[in-house]
Amino acid sequence: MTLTMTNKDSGIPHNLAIIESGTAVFSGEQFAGIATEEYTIPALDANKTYSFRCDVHPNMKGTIELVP
Ligand SMILES: [Cu+2]
Repeated sequence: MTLTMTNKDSGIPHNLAIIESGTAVFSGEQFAGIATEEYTIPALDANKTYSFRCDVHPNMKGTIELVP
């Protein structure tokens, strides 16, 4: 599964980590903007809710709902 992430913050590193029950199931490489990277992420279970965050800025977070 591929996830395309665009970092629009010039010179600021960000990444994307996917969390399940407090444990990271994926942690993407940090990269500075302005840039776009393709992450290869593991298959995630449908009908499950994951959370995501930026490891550099943990206040940047949200929820992923997988709907089949
Ligand atoms: Cu960040």
